[in-house]
Amino acid sequence: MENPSIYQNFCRNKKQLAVLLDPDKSLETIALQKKIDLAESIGIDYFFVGGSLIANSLTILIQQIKKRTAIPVIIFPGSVIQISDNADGLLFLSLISGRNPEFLIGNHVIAAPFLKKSNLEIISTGYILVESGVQTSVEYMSNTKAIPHSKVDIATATAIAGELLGNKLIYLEAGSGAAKPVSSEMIAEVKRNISIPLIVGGGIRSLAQMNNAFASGADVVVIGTILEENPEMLKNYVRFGT
Ligand code: 1GP
Repeated sequence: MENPSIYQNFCRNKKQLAVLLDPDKSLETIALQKKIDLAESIGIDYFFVGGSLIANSLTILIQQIKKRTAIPVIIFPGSVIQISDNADGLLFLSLISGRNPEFLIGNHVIAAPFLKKSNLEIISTGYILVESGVQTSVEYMSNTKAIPHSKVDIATATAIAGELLGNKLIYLEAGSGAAKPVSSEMIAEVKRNISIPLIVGGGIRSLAQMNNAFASGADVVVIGTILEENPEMLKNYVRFGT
């Protein structure tokens, strides 16, 4: 039987964890090996790769991950330059919380011919940026405004619109290194109003915050900074609901 697609795995009724690796922080081989060993030992489900700047090659990072593990690698592109055929899939992000046409459709047009020819599994994703206490790189670089932290109704309406427009996933993002993660209330209300999988990331720095995001309705939680700052903490990760 064929392996389920990444998207089918997102749709499984199982809480999943993704680790974000930024090529600008993760190319050093020993450090990368350590992160992969840890990820394997706690049983993470996906590596997301991407970042806001491009000092190092995304393709090289993906090749290095692929040499070391069978965990699927999904591109989480910060820009059109962050595309590579070597990954398993790509989140085709439309920044629907913003009003910058380049991040809603412009970059997608530029990338489409390459993506069409590639073997990547392309997953249309409504990407919703939520204000988090500090101006994050994604907010600054995308030249968009994040939805205010307390505006649950606006985030929910945005997620509903994303689903109605045909997005296959909604990604609620506080931004890497956010001072506070997306609130439980916002996660729960968005989840209650959509029928597609919900990814939540940004500013999640403890197991309690991770479990809180899962309990509120996240299907996939994404962590990044914690792996740089406090990898030991992750050793106590147990899949939510088991
Ligand atoms: C994933 O960008 C985040 O959505 C990662 O955020 O680095 O704050 O964990 P952190």
